[in-house]
Amino acid sequence: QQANIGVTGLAVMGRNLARNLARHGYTVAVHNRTGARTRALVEEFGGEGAFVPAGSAAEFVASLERPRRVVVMVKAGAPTDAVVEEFASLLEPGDILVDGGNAHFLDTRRREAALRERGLHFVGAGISGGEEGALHGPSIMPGGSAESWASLRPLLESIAARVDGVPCTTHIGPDGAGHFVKMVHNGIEYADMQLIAESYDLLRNAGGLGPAELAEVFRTWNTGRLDSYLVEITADILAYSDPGTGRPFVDVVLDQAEQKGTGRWTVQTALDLGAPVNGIAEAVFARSTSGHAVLRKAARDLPGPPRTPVADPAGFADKVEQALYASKIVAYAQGFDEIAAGSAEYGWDIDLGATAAIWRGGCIIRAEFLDRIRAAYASDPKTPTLLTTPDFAEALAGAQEAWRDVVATAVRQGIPVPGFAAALAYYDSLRARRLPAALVQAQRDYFGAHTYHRTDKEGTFHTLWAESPRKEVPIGTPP
Ligand code: NBP
Repeated sequence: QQANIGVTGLAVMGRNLARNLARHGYTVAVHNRTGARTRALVEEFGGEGAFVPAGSAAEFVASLERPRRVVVMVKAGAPTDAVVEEFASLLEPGDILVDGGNAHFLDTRRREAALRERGLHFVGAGISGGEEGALHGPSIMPGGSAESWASLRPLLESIAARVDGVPCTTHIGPDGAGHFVKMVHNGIEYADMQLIAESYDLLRNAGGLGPAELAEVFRTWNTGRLDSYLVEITADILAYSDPGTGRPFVDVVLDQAEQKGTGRWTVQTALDLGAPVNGIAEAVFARSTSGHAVLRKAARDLPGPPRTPVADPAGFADKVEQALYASKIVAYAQGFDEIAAGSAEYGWDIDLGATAAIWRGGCIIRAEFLDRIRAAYASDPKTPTLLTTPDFAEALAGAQEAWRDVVATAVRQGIPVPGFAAALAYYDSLRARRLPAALVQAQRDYFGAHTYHRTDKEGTFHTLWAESPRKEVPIGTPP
């Protein structure tokens, strides 16, 4: 029997994706460098659907119907290059090779261009939702040619998560667009997690609430506008006690957060694109700070203010909810701004509303909130920022007083809130009628003759700072 699709790389992600496809009635060829994984998959889960195990890459390719569809789920980087090259040499023009790993979008662009020259379709597909998502329905962000999307669409739509009957997958755009969007998704995820963690820290250390009470707070928040997978698991974690010691689980975990790199890529890329994602950047730096044992050890005895618990913990919790919601709006607005910038830079024409829609289910940041973003772009697809769309503008207006109060409390009590503070600074920067950038530009002209523009007339100018009296000269005025 010819297989409809093949999956190579059968660690947790590949195995679950193959099972998901088989459970949806597709015949799935399965292959892994180490044959034991292929055999284990068929032995353990063969009853779930039709699998065609292959011992070699050639056998695997020969078992596929044409045009062939091959999904690669191996470690990103060099292993992906090796596997892509191995299969590209076995495939024929018109065949489709999908990289479902967490590749850097520039690698995907490079691979797509190389395979296009050989007549092959290369699809960089971001897949979010971890191993559970891969099995039960992930959010899938494929980039690549329109032809490859037409071929993959029915399969991807059947295995993706669904919200209101709509599958959480769409054609993101050409070449690296899918992996770019997956990267920013992860950057937003870093920011969302950091903001939730800051809320916890504030409520515990300024609000005086214990983990069990905090679990209740997050559980309540999860019934309102903050309803999301991340808030839900936070409540669950805070309610959990370590079985060995009986202590709150959150207290026995070392306070050093690790990272695999997609958050860092999001910020590096944003710097290259000139997209100001300071909230996401602070989330990435917060993880680096937490993990920097040497700095933390050296600085641990620096003085701070005395901590006095707030007088009204319930009222404070309400304010933190508002600060969290406002900061979350900023983090997502920044992520979507970066996607818009990437789309413009690479000519991808990414539909921002459709991107928000496929994050409503399956992925780690899934939440009702994404539907509000989808709706905002539906009513104003060209909005320069989500902050000014009516629903979010109103929410920010309603929250800003509490948001400022919370940041001020944190500063006074010496509780670090880089996420909240960065989001608020971004909000105030965008609102400002005048920014001190005017002074920065004057400094640049002073020491480096970098020139400046004036508020009152057209043209580029430089002041001869060293002369007396100083004189302004127009620079390169068009004839
Ligand atoms: P891993 O990232 O742990 O990769 C293990 C797989 O890569 C195994 O099948 C292994 O084969 C294969 N492999 C390696 Br390593 N080097 C190879 C080579 N040179 N040639 C052929 N195969 C090679 O697996 P994973 O955690 O399932 O993730 C797969 C992809 O999905 C990664 O890119 C990951 O970033 C991405 N992703 C993971 C998650 C998650 O929650 N884990 C979520 C979203 C995306 P072997 O069995 O022979 O060693």
